[in-house]
Amino acid sequence: SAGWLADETPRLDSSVKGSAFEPTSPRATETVVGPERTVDGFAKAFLDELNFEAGVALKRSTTTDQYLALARTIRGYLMADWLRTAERRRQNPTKMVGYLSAEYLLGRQMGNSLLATDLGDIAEQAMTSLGLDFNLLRAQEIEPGLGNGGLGRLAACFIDSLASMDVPSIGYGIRYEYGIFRQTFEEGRQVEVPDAWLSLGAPWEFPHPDRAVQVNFGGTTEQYIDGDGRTRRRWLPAWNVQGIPYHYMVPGYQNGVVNTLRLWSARATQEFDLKIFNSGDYAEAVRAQTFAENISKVLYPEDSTPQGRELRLQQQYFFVACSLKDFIDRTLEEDFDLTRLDERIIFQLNDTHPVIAIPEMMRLLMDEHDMEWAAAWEVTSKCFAYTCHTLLPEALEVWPVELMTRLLPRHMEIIYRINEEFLDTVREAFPGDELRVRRMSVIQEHPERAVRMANLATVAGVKVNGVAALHSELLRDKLLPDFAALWPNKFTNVTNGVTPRRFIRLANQQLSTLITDTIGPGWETDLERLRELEPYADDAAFTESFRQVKQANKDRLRSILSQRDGIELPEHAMLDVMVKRLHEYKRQTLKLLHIVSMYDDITSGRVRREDVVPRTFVFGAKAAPGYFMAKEIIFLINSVAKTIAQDPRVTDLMAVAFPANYNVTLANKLIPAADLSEQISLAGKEASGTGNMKFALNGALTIGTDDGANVEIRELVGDENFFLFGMLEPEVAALADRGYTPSSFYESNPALKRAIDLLASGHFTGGDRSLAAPVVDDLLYKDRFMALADFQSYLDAQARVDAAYRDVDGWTRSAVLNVARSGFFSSDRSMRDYLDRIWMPKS
Ligand code: B1N
Repeated sequence: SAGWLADETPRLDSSVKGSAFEPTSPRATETVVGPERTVDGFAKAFLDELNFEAGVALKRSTTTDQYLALARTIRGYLMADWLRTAERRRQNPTKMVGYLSAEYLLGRQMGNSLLATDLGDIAEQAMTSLGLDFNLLRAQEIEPGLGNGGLGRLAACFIDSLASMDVPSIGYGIRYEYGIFRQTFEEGRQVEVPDAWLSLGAPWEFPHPDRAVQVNFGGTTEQYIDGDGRTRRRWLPAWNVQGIPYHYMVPGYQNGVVNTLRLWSARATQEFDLKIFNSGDYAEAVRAQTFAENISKVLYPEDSTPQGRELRLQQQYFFVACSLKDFIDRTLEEDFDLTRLDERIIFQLNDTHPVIAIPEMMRLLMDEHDMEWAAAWEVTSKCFAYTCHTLLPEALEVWPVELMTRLLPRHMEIIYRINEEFLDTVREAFPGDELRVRRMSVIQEHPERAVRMANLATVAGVKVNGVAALHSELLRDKLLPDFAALWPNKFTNVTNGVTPRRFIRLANQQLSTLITDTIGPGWETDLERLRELEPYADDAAFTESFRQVKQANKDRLRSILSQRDGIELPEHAMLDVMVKRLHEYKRQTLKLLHIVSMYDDITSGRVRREDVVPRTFVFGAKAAPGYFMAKEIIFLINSVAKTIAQDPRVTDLMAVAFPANYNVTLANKLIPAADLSEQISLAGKEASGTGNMKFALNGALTIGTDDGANVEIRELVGDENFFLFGMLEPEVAALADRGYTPSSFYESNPALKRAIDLLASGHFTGGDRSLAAPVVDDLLYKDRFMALADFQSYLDAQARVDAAYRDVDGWTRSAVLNVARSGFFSSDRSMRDYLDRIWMPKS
């Protein structure tokens, strides 16, 4: 041979089908071995990263350099397991779960990776041996905040559980360049700062620009005659973008499994943009391409109330089109018979955000894989299942037909045809009932013609599930009763869960140690075993340790809030925590009314100081940037907090802290310290809640309404270990039917009147009544979520909380029982339920 100076083989163009994507050494068998699991091995791997990958000498390196090298070192240990897991799955292809979610609120990766690999001690010692501060390095990580709240965090918990249970699965989503905004306060008002989480480097991700996928938009459709003389339709798109996959490792808990989360980033394509924008101005044309890159630029910061923005539909179609193509073309073996696709994949739709996947699958099967409508529908209607996460009417996504036609004309045609055939079925089942037909149609006519995404998902999905028992019932009986009448067996429940790895093991190491010392190891993957703690609720030594753990967590929180926010909290007080998105239905205002009422009781001498149980109230909440009332509520909470902090009559008895930018990282510090968990939404409005579960598992008692998963928490922990208050959902519905007038509650309840009058007086807003008016007036004249109706019941429950807290032993006993009886809320159990009821049912 000519040796290495001979000409290189020409590079294949990646646009040629079956070229650059194809592995070129399929027969290679390597045993992938990770770095040595010793302190020296770790330190050496770290220095290799720093010196040879980053090109930096240790003594010249910054904290950021060190953090990045540490992250890359840790991921190096996960690599072998990742490759092995992927190979094992390829060798033995089985049905997979494809989790489709527009949000993944992952939280920091480093701690979780160390826990999964059990490398924490080695890593810490290695850093110490190099003279580095391990905890300082860990603190450098900016969490990937690619989600808004519960829905996005749920997706993150689910993929953690799937990996820990070794379920063949893949998560698909969007790699937003900017995640949920960073919240700051200026004079008590929320100011949003862009979350440039990638700016310091992204050590946890693996970009694969070589595996780009093309996604089309716009244009028209046409009829044509194919080679076999068949009349068919096709899409003539107007523009396109590329989706670049970025892979994230999803490690199971100390089980050698590493699954993949595949997030898509949009990049401009040459061909189309140049065609559209070309006017002889090359530079302008290139610049104009950047518009394509907007698609994955930023996460929409609305939780529960999405605004119907065109770019959001583009995001949804973008990631779904990439994901389906990725699965069919890359994950499935070549020439797999697509009429049997359901034997190999079930796509779980995380709310309606990815529901455009249904017509996209039909389009792929028909237009790109030559299938007839009937065959394509037969298999498509077995490949998707839909999870609904809300009941709020304003949260149900509808896309105007005009927009859908303009952006995705072929999909609009397909949706029409799905709807036609579906409505035939309805008419057959309910002859002459045109009102029902209109209610069930995938297309709404008023106030504008629009596609109802929840209806589409219900028509096509194998199953539809709600996220807590009560929610699933209301979903079936109130939101989609017509569908339940037609297909009663389509509806099911899977109660949400949270991962005990992140939310107990990582967040609460001291409690974890106490649990392991008491019942032995293994509970982290078998959380029902927490039941074994029950007998210890009356064990003096155990309960004493339990109290000490709680106090240590409080001390840690006080020090974190002092450093992070300059907030100084009293040492001994009940820690009463309300953390969740700011939304009227969650009723942060009801909490505020309780605080004002307590303040008023003390300052007016209505209660004796010695009868007051000192409390520290902590809020954490982001408001959607365009949600006026939510932002006014934030301002009012901050105003009350400030006034209380400056009033010497109360500072020894109450404090209100509102640290800015509540996120997963802060949650992990806050939740383990809490005594009292506030879950006070109006009954019937919170689909599930998941923070409620995290608190109970960390030994906080709940004060809550009969809503969402609170219902199940109370059932499990027992009435006597839960502070229930407020109307039940049927009472709420009845009151709404009768006509709700908040002012009548104000007029007839002196405590409520005093609290509202004091808020309205300007006492907390520097004497300016107008600053409190938006919130106060809304409560008095609208109060959509009936805070005033539940006020007295809430106050009474808070009095029961005080009494219970005074009984130290009784409280600890209840707290222990909350931990012991909440094992049900592991997301491992949720995954089991999805497997049994939806993904791989036995019958
Ligand atoms: O999903 C969580 C539940 O625990 C919460 O109760 C529920 O409120 C939450 C549009 C949503 N529902 N809907 C959303 C998020 C973003 C968005 O753009 C809607 N989030 C929930 C997990 O089941």
